[in-house]
Amino acid sequence: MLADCDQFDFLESKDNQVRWVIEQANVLTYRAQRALIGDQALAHKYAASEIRQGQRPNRSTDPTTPEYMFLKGQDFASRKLKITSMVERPLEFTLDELRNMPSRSQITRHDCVEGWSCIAKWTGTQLGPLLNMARVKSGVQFCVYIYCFDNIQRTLSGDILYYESSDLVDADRPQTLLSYGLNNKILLVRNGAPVRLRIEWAWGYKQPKYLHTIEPVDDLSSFGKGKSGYWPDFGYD
Ligand SMILES: Nc1nc2c(c(=O)[nH]1)N[C@H]1C(S)=C(S)[C@@H](COP(=O)(O)O)O[C@H]1N2
Ligand SMILES: [Mo]
Repeated sequence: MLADCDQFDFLESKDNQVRWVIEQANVLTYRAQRALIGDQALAHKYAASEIRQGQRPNRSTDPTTPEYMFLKGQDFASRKLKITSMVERPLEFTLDELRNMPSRSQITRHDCVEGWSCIAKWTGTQLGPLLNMARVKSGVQFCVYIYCFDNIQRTLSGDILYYESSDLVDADRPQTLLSYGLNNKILLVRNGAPVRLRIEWAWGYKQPKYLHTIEPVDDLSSFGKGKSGYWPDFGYD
C-alpha cells in the first residue's frame, strides 16, 4: 500500500488517506500500551556508569525572548512557574520553593526522533503532587505545557513559542518531574533552565524546556494548531 502511494508524506499531506489509516492505528497502539502498562509503571532506569554524552543540547538552546533574557540576567530568582486554567487553586512557585520540595533523581534515556539518544540523571520534583495541590477540576484530560519561553520560530505575524502537552495519566506518573538538575549539576540554559519537564517514556520533543506555565485542560484544540504540541502541529505523533 505504501509503496504504491506517491504522495505519501507524513509531514505535508495531512488529508492523505494512508496517513489517516496510520493515525487510527496509532490511537489503537496508544490505548493498548495504556492498558498494558497501567498508570504507575516506570520507564527503564539506568546505572550511573551508563550516563553518556552529557545531554546533547538540541533545537532551542539559548532563548532570546525579552522575558527569558531578563529572568536569566537575575539567575531566575524572581521566576515563578504557574499552574492555572482548570484548577480550583491556581498556584505559583519560585525556583527556591521548587528546590525545597521533596526531590527525586532518575537516570533515564532520552530518545530524539532525529535518531540519537542520551542517558542522563535528572533531578527535580514530581508534577503529580503539585497538580493535586492545585486541585484539578473534573473533566480535565490533558496538561498543556504552554508556553515555553523560547521562540522556536519567527513569523511575519509574530514569534511562535514552543509548547507541548501530555494526558493527565502521564503528567501524574511518579517519574514525571519538574526538573532543575542534570547529572548532579544545576540545569543549564542549553538544556532548559531553570525548569524543564521530564515525561519518561515519551519522545525527546515531549520534554519541554524553559517551562513557563502548566494548564490542566479538557481539550487541546485551542492550543497552537490543535494537534497537542509544536512538533505534533507539524505532523509528529
Ligand atoms: N522549549 C523547548 N523544549 C524542547 C525543544 C525546544 O526546541 N524548545 N526541543 C525538544 C527536542 S526535539 C528534544 S530532542 C529535547 C532536547 O533536549 P536537550 O536540549 O536537553 O537535549 O528537547 C525538547 N524540548
Ligand atoms: Mo528531538
